[in-house]
Amino acid sequence: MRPGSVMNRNLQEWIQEVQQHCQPKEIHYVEGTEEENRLIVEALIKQKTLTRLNPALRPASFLARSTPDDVARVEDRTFICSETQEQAGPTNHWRDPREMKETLLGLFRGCMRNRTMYVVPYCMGPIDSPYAKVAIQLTDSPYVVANMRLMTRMGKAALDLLGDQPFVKCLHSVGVPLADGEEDVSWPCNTKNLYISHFPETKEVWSFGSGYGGNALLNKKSFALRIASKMGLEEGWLAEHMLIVGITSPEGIKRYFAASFPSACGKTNLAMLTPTLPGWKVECVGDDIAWMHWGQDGRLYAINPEAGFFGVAPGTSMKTNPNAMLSIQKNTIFTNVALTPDGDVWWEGMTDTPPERLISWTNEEWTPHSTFKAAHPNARFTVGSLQCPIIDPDWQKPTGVPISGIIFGGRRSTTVPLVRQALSWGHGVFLAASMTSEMTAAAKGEVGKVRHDPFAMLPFCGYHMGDYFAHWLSMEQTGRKMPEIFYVNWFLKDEQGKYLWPGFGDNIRVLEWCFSRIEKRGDADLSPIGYLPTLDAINCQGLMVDMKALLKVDKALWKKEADELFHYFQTFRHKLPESLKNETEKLRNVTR
Ligand code: TSX
Ligand code: MN
Repeated sequence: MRPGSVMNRNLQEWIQEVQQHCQPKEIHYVEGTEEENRLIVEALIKQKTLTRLNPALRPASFLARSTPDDVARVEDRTFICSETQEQAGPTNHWRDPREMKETLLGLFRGCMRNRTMYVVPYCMGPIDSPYAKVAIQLTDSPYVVANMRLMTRMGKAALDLLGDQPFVKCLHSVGVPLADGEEDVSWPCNTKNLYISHFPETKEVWSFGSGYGGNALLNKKSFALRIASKMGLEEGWLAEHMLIVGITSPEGIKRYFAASFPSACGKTNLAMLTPTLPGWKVECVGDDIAWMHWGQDGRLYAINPEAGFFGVAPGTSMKTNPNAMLSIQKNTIFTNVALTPDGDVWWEGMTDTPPERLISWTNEEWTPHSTFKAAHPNARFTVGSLQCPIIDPDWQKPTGVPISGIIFGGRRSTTVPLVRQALSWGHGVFLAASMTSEMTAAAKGEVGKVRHDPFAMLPFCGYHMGDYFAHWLSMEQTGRKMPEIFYVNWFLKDEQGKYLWPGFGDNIRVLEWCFSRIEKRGDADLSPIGYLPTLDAINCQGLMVDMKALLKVDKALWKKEADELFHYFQTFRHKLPESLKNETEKLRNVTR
């Protein structure tokens, strides 16, 4: 594609503006061809950003190592720059959009000197979907381009689809201009001046200083969640932090579920589940984001806006997620994992016994005696969806897949039972708004501390969380077939600290109960916190589990829970919908 063939007038003007301001040495209009990717990857290898893995073991796959200060999303440098602070709400960092742009214009001035600026047109959602949306990312990071090729429909097809329509503008720079003749480093970044700024009114993202994942791949958390959630609010649909799976029963009945969990609950593992119950089949539509619209038939339909997986590597193994392991056998970019002597990858939890020798993600010699980790806990794999052996045949269906159930959950060692069903849509929204999870070692903060993460959207909602709750409540309308809502907890422990539920593939037993409830079969008892399975409703054949402990509702613990929730909800002040206040009061009363 030559510059002359860029048709969209706004795009042409914007590129020119950014070019004049950021002063890149050249502009590369990304087309998305194989040959183009080959050249970009070759340049990344020359720059030592990427290392080619052993083609006999990991064909067409690469390892990237970031600097130790650029390894994760940075929430306290993530801003929602709406007109008023009220619109961003109490859970987002807000900045005045004009002030933020002034600050950023200062940082972006000349920031691409002696670098190439890539123009990356990309489409979120299947190209032929009525719900697909096109964005353009301007970036000076070829690593970002190589990842976006796997995560989105990138290049000419997206630009053709765009035509003369308006688009989401994503501007990104690693923030390291080069002097004439200056040698570049393998991972340029400028983490002293980090900004991931969202302008929900004008549908823009300006990201400066980081080259890593959610900070730099603006397709994902920035556009598909923060900006799209605002679009959903305006247009009557939902942009959610949810996996999408198709589940087929032994009778051949197929139903789709969307599910939302805070980090470290194994979302990708659930999205690619290998069921232990005979005759059941799970197929994956997506592992992270769902865009959901109401169909003509009154049902809720979900598309996966992404085209790949950006998964956490540590903990992923043939035992925990064989389908993920099979997905990443080739054509994969690994970031911050360890390198084996024969040119393959390794991370903590991949095998029971670690290799004798490794090169750690920090490029140091590592042995099993080392006191530091071989892979960074937030190390990632990037791979296209098509490589997943259980990718759903309808994962690219333009109108999406019909959602029968929505599952929420969190990691709790006490109080929250294995599974329950909401009493109504409003009660389900209450359950989702009250989502909590215990922090694990992987996250920063106190280990074991319970944190609220409503809808797993706390870091990803582009507007006031109170308005978000109200938007969810407003989804219930006459003529609509509302999905059933469930809340699960795979992580209950006994007094000895042992997990009460085997989890992983055995979670199909819980999904089977959800499935049966949707069909108005499965047995349930009414409890103060929703419908609970009766003691024999969940198929536990071949398991030794304490179902009584897994389904216990301890009134004293729930009283504490309800009181704490009441205080948490006060964060949202007058924006907390009345019905959530009422549900909280009801819970406090029945557990008194
Ligand atoms: O992903 C997990 N899931 C969902 C799987 C579909 N994990 C890993 C969480 C970290 C990302 C789990 N960990 C799950 C789970 O259901 N359950 C547990 C807790 C657990 C850990 C180890 C065992 C059992 C439960 N091991 C044995 O019982 C041998
Ligand atoms: Mn996620």
